[in-house]
Amino acid sequence: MKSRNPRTIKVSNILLAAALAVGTTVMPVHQAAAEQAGAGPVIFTAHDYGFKGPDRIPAGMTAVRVVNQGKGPHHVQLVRLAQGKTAADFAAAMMENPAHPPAWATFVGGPNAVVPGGQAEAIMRLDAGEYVLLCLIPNGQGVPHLALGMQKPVTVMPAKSAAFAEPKADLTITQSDFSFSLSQPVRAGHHMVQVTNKGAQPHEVVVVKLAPGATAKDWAASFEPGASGPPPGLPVGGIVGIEKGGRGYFIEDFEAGRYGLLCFFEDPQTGAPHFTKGMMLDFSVE
Ligand SMILES: [Cu+2]
Repeated sequence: MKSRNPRTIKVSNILLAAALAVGTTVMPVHQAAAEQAGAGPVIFTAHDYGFKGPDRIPAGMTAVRVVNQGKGPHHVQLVRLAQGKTAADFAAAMMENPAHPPAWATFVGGPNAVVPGGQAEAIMRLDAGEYVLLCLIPNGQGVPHLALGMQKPVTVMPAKSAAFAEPKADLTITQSDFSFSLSQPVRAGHHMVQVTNKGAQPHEVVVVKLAPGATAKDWAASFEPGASGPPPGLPVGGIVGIEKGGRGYFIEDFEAGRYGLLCFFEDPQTGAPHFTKGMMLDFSVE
């Protein structure tokens, strides 16, 4: 269902290149998510190459934070496994066919990429069951971090008092095949952003803070073979893959300036990353 062919992997190297070329930035710690999502955020620390964090978390509307202590960009993709499937089954399936995650695995979001020293937070409904956390970002040789050890099994436990109230969003990003739309102009400041997938394919939101004068297209193009110079922007979170019909939330502190949204998931028919099919949006924050 969501293959990641070499082309996507190559294009996704932009994240790694961005981190190496531009250095580190530190995102502010978001406490507000904890208040809005019920319990405090569940924190997973990403390093080269693995995740540290709890093995069991309670069901409910859950804020998940990634703290990047690695040397390259990392994110946390949450994948829910169908009943009876284990993380070992998932690892075996990925080993057998690395380009095609099994059909019994469902992408349910997670905080998207940040550079070393950065943090990002996303909020999703997590029902009880077995999950795997993954980093899909490739290293400089095109090997996805999940194949280097960035796979962590997590059990979401049934919770008697599980709270499933949705956070109150002040901004909505609607995903379709293949575009993003924003519910309203974005003002600088702290936002709870709802992401709704109305497309037929899984989609993500990579948020990029663009350098002055740069576009999302410029940023993506800076990773093409033969391009020179640092990528004109930094990944600052968003939400990783959500299945069709799904939704999730992420927290972002927008600053005045230019931003881009991109989706690197690929069309299963053609293998083309969605951003090359129009899933790329530039906007200004006032
Ligand atoms: Cu997409």
